[in-house]
Amino acid sequence: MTTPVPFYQTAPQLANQYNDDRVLRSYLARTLSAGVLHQIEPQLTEMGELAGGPLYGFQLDDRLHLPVHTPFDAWGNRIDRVDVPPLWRAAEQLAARHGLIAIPYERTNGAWSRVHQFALVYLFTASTDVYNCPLAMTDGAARALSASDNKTLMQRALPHLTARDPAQFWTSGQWMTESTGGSDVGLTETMARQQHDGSWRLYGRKWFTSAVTSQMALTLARPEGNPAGAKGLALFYLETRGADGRLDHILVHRLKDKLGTRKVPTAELTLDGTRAIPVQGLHDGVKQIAPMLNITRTWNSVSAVGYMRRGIALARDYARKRTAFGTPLTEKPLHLDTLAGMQAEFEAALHLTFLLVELIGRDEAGELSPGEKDLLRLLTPIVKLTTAKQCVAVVSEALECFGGAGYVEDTGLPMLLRDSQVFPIWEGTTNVLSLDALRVLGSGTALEAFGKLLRELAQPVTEARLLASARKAQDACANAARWLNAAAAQGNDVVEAGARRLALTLGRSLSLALLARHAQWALDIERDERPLVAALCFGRHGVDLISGEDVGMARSLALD
Ligand code: MFK
Repeated sequence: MTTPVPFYQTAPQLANQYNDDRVLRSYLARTLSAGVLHQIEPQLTEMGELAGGPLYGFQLDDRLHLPVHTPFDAWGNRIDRVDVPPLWRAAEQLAARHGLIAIPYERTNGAWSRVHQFALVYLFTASTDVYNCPLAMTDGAARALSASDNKTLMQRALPHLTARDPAQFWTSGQWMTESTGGSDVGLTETMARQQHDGSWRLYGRKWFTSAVTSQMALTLARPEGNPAGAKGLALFYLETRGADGRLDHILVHRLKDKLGTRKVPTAELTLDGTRAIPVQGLHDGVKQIAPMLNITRTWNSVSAVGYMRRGIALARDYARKRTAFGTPLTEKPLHLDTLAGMQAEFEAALHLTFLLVELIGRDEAGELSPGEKDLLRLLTPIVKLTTAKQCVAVVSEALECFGGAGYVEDTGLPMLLRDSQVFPIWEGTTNVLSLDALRVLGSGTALEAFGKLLRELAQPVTEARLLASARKAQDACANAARWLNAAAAQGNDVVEAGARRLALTLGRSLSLALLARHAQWALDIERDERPLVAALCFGRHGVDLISGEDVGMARSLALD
């Protein structure tokens, strides 16, 4: 009698993540000139090959390696050494060599340099276990320093932050969060004390610092004698190590034990006389760190789209390899319907995010009108909060596409969901960003510019079903504007309670308008109907989330 051969399921695999990405390729083909696309495509192909091949394999092999904090050496000296895992060491080298920070500061492709950078980041991010975190902070710091008038700090730090030579490359931390709050930053307790020689030293405890291995950080502190609140804070630049290579009066208490982003050495630390330099004056630190926040929020959006794409790529490959009830999953109508729904959300998120990226690039090239600047300010929180929520839902669905295997650690799949869950939390939660969007809507012309954009996006659309999609987007926006007016008349509580529904309605209506515009182009130029299907599918998921919830009823339901 022969022993039956047991069944072994073939694992999912990734192809070249650029070549295999119809949506990114089609977006780039529509937006970039042939010259720019021709110039950057070899870099995208190379990054796509790395991300789907060697880096993906490395990531699976490196899965169990975590950063290690060694507080003392063998002789009891305080050293606070933090070692990061091999994948992170490789990611740092790759990031510098591929110019992931340098590209938008070199501006080789003018206003399109941000699209170039973020297309590479999008491919890189899901294979490098949240190395996007220090990179986002680094880009944000470079941006905040560039926006300041501190020429000395710019000359000191920018060449390192934007270096392509890994030996010269620095990353930056953003040390903002204290135990008083990650959102209400005005409560910062860290104090800045001026020395007799005019220099400054910082004293206080930072509760979430990513990543403590960076060479420099931007941080908030209150100069002694300054008033409470955000205005009394100043933005400081510090280098983590002195000339002797030792941490500069910084004590690392422990690394955070987090749900995800486990390779990021997020530390709790005390600044006990750390030397620091005010970036620009001794007030308005929150306002000065805002350019950094806006860049890190954009990295968050791009990374969320990258994680959605990774979940879908793996689930799609698996569907081709997995058989159940007699046929492959690719022949199951319900499974296909599920994958299509995930794909529609991803396509929407990609077009929404890259619109934001285009605006940043044009802003840096000095091309934005005042109305477009208001629009950029509004879209930054809206795109971040919309894509972060989509990412958690899509990646969770991707795990479910694998059944039990999606719940088993050594497939590498659970890590995707844990890491995705950070996107709605860090760099401003969904609610804090909804309130930020509300603040922008209350001043300036952002909503007007938003409505105008939706109308402009509809102009090239001629296909009947896409015209209906474009109208649906405009109707949702008009309903949101009507609700905002009516709610304002009822008081602040009513407006605040509806802020998330308002922000998501704007995010989803703009996504639908972008999908419709792109789908028309794809029909006309690429003879491809899939973007049209994505637009219709996304529209069916719901765009207008406005509802007249009662504040009093919500209070009683929430608290009992
Ligand atoms: C890898 C490890 C992961 C670990 C897990 C994650 C754990 C969490 C880690 C974190 O904590 S990440 C950091 C998360 N925190 C944030 O992102 C901050 C969230 N809070 C906000 O965004 C608040 O809206 C903000 C602190 C910015 C404002 O609070 P305030 O104190 O009410 O200040 P205000 O008056 O709104 O803003 C001050 C000035 O800055 C204003 O300008 P004016 O003085 O001229 O009026 C604002 O207009 C301006 N401003 C604020 N946000 C801006 C901005 N300007 C441009 N862009 C913005 N985004």
